[in-house]
Amino acid sequence: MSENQAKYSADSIQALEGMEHVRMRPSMYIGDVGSRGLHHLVYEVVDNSIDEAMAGHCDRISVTINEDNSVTTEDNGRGIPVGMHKKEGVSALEVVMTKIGAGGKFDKDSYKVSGGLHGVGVSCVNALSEKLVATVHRDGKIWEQEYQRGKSIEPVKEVGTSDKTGTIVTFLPDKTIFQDVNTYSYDILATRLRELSFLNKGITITITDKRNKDKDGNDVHEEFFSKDGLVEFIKFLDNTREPIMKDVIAFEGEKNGVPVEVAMIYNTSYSENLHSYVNNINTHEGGTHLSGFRRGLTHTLKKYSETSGMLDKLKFEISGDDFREGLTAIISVKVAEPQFEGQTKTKLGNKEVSACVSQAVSEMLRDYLEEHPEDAKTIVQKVILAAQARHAAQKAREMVQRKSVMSIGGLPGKLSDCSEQDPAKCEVFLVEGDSAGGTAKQGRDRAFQAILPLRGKILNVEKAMQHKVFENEEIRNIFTALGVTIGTEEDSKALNIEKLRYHKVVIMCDADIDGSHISTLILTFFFRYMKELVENGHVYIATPPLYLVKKGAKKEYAWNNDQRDSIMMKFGDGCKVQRYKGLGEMNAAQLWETTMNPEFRTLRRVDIENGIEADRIFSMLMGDDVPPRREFIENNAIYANIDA
Ligand code: 0RA
Repeated sequence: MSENQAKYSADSIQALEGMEHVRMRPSMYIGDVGSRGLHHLVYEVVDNSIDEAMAGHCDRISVTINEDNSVTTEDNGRGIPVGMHKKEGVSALEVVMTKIGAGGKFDKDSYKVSGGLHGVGVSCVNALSEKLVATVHRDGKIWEQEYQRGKSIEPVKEVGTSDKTGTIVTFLPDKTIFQDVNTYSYDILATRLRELSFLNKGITITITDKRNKDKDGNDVHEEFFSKDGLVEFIKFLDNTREPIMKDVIAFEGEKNGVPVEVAMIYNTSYSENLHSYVNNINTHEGGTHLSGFRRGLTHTLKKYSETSGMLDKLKFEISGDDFREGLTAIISVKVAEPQFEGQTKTKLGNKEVSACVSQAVSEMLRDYLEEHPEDAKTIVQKVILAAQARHAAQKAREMVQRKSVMSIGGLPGKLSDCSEQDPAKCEVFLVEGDSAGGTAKQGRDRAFQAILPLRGKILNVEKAMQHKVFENEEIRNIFTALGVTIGTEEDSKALNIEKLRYHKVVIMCDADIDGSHISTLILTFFFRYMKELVENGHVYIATPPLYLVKKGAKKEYAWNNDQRDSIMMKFGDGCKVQRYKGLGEMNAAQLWETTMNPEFRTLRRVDIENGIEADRIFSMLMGDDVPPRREFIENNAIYANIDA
């Protein structure tokens, strides 16, 4: 064996090991092997196309979910190079597809900042696919190579001629790796592609689902194209809210070499909706770019309102929070070497970015306020109102925190606590109504299960000012029962989640429309006031059965009509079917064995798959604007019936 050959085989063994490692420890590369990881495969390939677009070589990307659940992505970029790769001795295409971390590394000049949450490259997708076919249109020809579980099964071959350029990748996720979820969700992919089109204006991104037809018999299909980027994104996010100003305030430019884009608007709501991105990745945990935004906003608005004299009669200080009530904003930065921190690695750590964003915001806001004095006045008035409300809320919040007369040992009187002290082992059920609460109290395992009955419909926090929320008795009971307090000097929504007394907080409502409305109200409260609880996976929804099917001594529960029918078939003639209209119709033993006993129950964990979509849905379902709510309910009526 020549020296060169020896070196080549050594390198390829290393490459192989890299790919094997991806298959051995997929979660290290794509986060998990559930739904999230499965969808991540698509994002990873699309990110490469977005990179091509950002480098100015591509303006069309299409994603197709095929009938067999494989996915095809296609772009009109330059096409992955197919020439011989000097070091590896095979086609560059093969290197990109089969070597971990190869990506666009040999293309140092291109401006490359995108590239996936984990930035692992297409080779990762290849390693985790039963089969992948890469087709490249380049230099007047079409090239193709096929792989199985990350290994090429033939050299790159020429398969035709072409007058265009671009890359087409079709992959079938490996079912031995994605064991639980191996079908793609159109909605999840469409939501992300829409988001990408807002974040990268000027690119046409399409999605086609060959598995489903629309009412005309065509494949389900959507096309996303954003001319105005974040400005349109803001309008999309706030389409169910009422703006208090004419235009979206926007900034786009570069600050100290960092591309910064910001867009914001004030609306009549009381919630703050800040969304931040780094290299197209949603930074859920915020970071330096977000704190830069806050600082720039506070600084500029404070200065403006002070010089305008509008604050002269105000008796107390305005806080940072007050400037953000009813604010919807998106901050998007591109950072060459992002440092991601935090629990989910979605918090930007790069210190230098803070000043960039802060400067950008100060500039754009100063200009806007000068050019729109009417809007400026409206904003300052809103800030003053927010400050006054916060003042009132402060008092109410102190009542939440104080161990007051309403409680014994600091806990609400209505709470039936458990005896276990270790929060990790404890559960609390938030139960609709006193009567179901009573049944739950009898049915539970008091060692580790606590019950907090809630009276009727809890307050719709989407429509209420903060102080009303903190004054509400049911909500105060939730805070005290959970042991969590809210609000610090600088952040009125900061939670001390370390004090959480139960690691499972279970919402238990009737399995009907009213029950799901109450669940939604409680979830809205958690989403707006205890988001970390949801993000950290502490919030669950109980799923009580809909039917009890009995014949003689035999009985079985059913959670839907199909189950009911198959039990009836199994039992044969003479079945008695009881339809549970609510939790109240079950006795304690039944509630325990179907809904509360960890051995048999199904708890659905609530997660914020997509904060943007969650925000839109809550503001739509719970806000003031009726038409979109009606539309949503009509569109989702089929699902609603299943629940009913
Ligand atoms: C490496 C180098 C170049 C482009 C690409 C990769 C590339 C990768 C993907 C993945 C999906 N679509 C893609 N498009 C391009 C630079 C090519 C050149 O210099 O001509």
